[in-house]
Amino acid sequence: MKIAKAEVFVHSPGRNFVTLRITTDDGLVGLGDATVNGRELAVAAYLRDHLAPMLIGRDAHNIEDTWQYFYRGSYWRRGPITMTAIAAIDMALWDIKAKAANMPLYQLLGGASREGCLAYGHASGREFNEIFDSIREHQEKGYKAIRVQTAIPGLNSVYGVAASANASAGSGSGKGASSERYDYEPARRSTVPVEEEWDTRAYLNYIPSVFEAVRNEFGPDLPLLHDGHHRLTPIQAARLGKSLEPYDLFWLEDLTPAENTDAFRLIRQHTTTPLAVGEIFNTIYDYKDLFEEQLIDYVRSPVSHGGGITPLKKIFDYAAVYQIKSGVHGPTDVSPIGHAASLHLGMAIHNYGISEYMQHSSDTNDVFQPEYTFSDGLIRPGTSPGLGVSYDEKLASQFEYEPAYLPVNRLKVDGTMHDW
Ligand code: KDG
Ligand code: MG
Repeated sequence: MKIAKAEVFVHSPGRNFVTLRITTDDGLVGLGDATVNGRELAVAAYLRDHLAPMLIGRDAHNIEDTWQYFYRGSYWRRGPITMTAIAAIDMALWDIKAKAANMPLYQLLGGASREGCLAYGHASGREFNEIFDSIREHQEKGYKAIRVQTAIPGLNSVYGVAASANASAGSGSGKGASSERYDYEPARRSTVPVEEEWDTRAYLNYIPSVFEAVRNEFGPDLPLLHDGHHRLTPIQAARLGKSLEPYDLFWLEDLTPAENTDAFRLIRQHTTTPLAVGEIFNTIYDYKDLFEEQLIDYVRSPVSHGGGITPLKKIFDYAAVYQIKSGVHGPTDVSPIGHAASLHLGMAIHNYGISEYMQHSSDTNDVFQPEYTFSDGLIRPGTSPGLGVSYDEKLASQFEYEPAYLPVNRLKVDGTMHDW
């Protein structure tokens, strides 16, 4: 079964996505998600100009060899652009192999280890009552675990909080709704990023009161998560973990800039709050020391940014040795193809933990027609062979790519650039 065609599409149904479609000489089609938020065109060019021509004529069945060919063969290893491009190829080839085997992909990866994959949603608000309402809305949609992000008194805009009270995640659809569409995303359609402001002291002083209020309102059982989005120093992160211990968080995510993994040694000495990291990691080498020293509890890499199903399965298996679980990144900038790939892998591995599941807009779903469903807190794959996602090229072409960027962050006190 030879690869006959490899096409790359960049369109914006609800938001920008990069999609790889591989077709074999016997007519099987595989899809891969190659989206890197705000750098979409770089991955598209990498795939189109460099990797796609090398794919033609290769045996579509040889997934491990193809992965090694592109990882070892480029000389320039790792990095989000390279690894996302390789991930898209890997996903598409697994999709093809599962279609050739006439099975949903998780069957090829070892079969189902569970009924469905536990997911968490995003609640947020500007004050306590708004946060409570948002949590209730998510519970009504079926979520059994909830991430809580909050506005900080004195700061105009903060990561993870909707710009308007009426905005809801993934609610946007159709042209002309762009500002609403991006309220939670949080990339905005513009050629220049929006600037936000930050004050760590205000954040650290305020956040425990939010979790105290949420626990008082919802009781001890609801799993609660929080994303620090890389803004703290190691000692500040240690303080946050310790101050939130009474509220029994499911995890604290990305407290410090992720590239300094040594920070986890210090954080871990001070707190028993579980820690999650990895949404900007892309190889097993980013995780190796964290696993071996048992410094984290959850692995955040999604299939699309973790190099594909092939290497991520190895990362999860390595994590399992240390009782570390998966906790995959699932924002809307991972396309339904990427969500489906992470879901099939999550169904099969033993050390599944939880997945983020930010629901896509109706425009996105119309283009990709994902088969997975969400109810009772679990995402479940469908029964079709492969990933269970398709790509309506004609419909997608009605939504042209528009530049959109994540915000940048400056310290409120003096305008110094800070981590966003
Ligand atoms: O593209 C970056 C976003 O997906 C990221 O900022 C969202 O941190 C994020 C999360 O946990 O969903
Ligand atoms: Mg995050």
